[in-house]
Amino acid sequence: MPICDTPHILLINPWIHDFAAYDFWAKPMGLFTIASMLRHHGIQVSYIDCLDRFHPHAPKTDPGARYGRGPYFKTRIPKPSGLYDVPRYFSRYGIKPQWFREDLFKQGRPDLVLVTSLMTYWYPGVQETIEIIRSVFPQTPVVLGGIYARLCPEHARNNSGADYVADGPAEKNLFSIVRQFTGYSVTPVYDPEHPDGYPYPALDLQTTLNYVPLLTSRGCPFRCAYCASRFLEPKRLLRRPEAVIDEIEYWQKAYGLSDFVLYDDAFLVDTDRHANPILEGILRAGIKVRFHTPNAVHIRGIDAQTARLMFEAGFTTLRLGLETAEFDHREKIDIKVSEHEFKRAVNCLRNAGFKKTQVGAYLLVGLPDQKLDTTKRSIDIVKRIGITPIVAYYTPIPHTALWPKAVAASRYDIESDPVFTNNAVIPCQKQPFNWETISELKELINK
Ligand code: B12
Repeated sequence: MPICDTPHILLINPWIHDFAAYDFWAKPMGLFTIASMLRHHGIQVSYIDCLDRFHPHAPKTDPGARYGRGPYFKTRIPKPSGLYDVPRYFSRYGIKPQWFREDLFKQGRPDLVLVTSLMTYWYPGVQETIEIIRSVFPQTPVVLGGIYARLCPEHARNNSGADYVADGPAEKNLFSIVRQFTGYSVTPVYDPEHPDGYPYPALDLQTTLNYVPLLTSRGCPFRCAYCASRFLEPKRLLRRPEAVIDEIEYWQKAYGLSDFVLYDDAFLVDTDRHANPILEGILRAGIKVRFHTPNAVHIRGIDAQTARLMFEAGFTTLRLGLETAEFDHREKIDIKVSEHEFKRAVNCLRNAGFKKTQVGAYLLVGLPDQKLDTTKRSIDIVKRIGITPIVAYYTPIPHTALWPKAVAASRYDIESDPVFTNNAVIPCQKQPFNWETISELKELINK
């Protein structure tokens, strides 16, 4: 292996292959974190985003529309084998392959390529991405990391086409990977246990910067049966409120950005120590921005004070992790909220000034053995209490407590191929996918 003086590392956000995908404020936060860690150690980085909605060849769209959300460019492709019977189109979401090739050629040959991954069932998009990288740079090693690589490392080793699959967080092993594949050696200056010591994610690598994904904490103290947060982030780490406020001011002042999207697993856990001081600091500093929480916040954390602080600090799109309104039967999936706490939270939010359209409650649909009637009842309860129900189709995830039940309930062999865990096919429902179920729920929500 040649030893590089200062290596050039190319980072890549791969395509999504799916029945449906939409940019609901989705940014590869892990890759931007890695990019900035590398840069701060003198390593030259470049970046290609296969999902870039603002690629120079893509049809023009307004980056500020819908506070930064929007549709991906897409190309129809054949369905994966085993899913032919699903009556939906299947697409590659993101830029065209020839644009990707052109962008790769423009980079010049890198010393190492780092590819991230997100949803486990999106791995066919990762495979195609790596195939093209290999065809353009056959000599360059390719390392895969991210959520799919961590949740399904064996599958990724056997199927992704990468030379190496990193199944842990980059904070711990990034520089040993760089050394292994480029010979370039540095002593990391960061302590993985202290996230305030990291440089800000390298969001500036994007062609268009339209909102800021923000992490104020890592991990979650709950162990909900459907969620892999505990596996991915076993330790809860909180950033200092002042450090979070500084970061918000930095992006606002340096890039004029006003939409901030919280990626925390549990922003509203331990509010006295974490969220409240952050929100108070934002108000004290007179920062005027908007916050969005597509990943859902913890309902128990919302009392009159926190609701008021969130409203005054500019929370604009608020999603609550309700999952079910069948409070008497929820202990099988989680213990995070009671009926009383839910009602109290909604009252506090309305008293603080939030409108019905701003506050959505996620409801899980398609859990193993879940009857459609229970979802309908939950939708009804959420509507009657005066906020918006939002259906979230259940994704079975390895390393979660519900996984064995999901394997038993699914009509697919989800253990052998993650493509079958796609929530768009409602994989743990016994009967085959049909549009009637989806339309019935949509109608009920809109009625
Ligand atoms: C923020 C978030 C979102 C955001 C956007 C995320 C995005 N980037 O697109 C939003 C709210 C849009 C979202 C949506 C969904 N999400 Co989500 N999300 C998360 C969350 C909470 C954090 C992800 C994150 O950014 N972490 C912080 C960054 C820094 O970590 P990271 O990217 O993983 O990178 C680290 C490592 O993986 C590694 N790494 C990453 N890349 C690379 C590359 C290399 C080479 C190396 C060496 C290392 C490396 O190093 C990084 C630093 O440690 C995770 C849970 C979690 N704690 O991970 C769930 C999670 C990823 N989501 C999940 C799910 C199910 C969903 C939804 C399907 C929910 C639903 N039912 O609607 C949707 C679908 C998304 C879609 N269709 O677009 C599941 C994944 C399930 C799966 N099968 O893969 C998770 C794990 C939560 C869970 N339920 O357990 N999500």
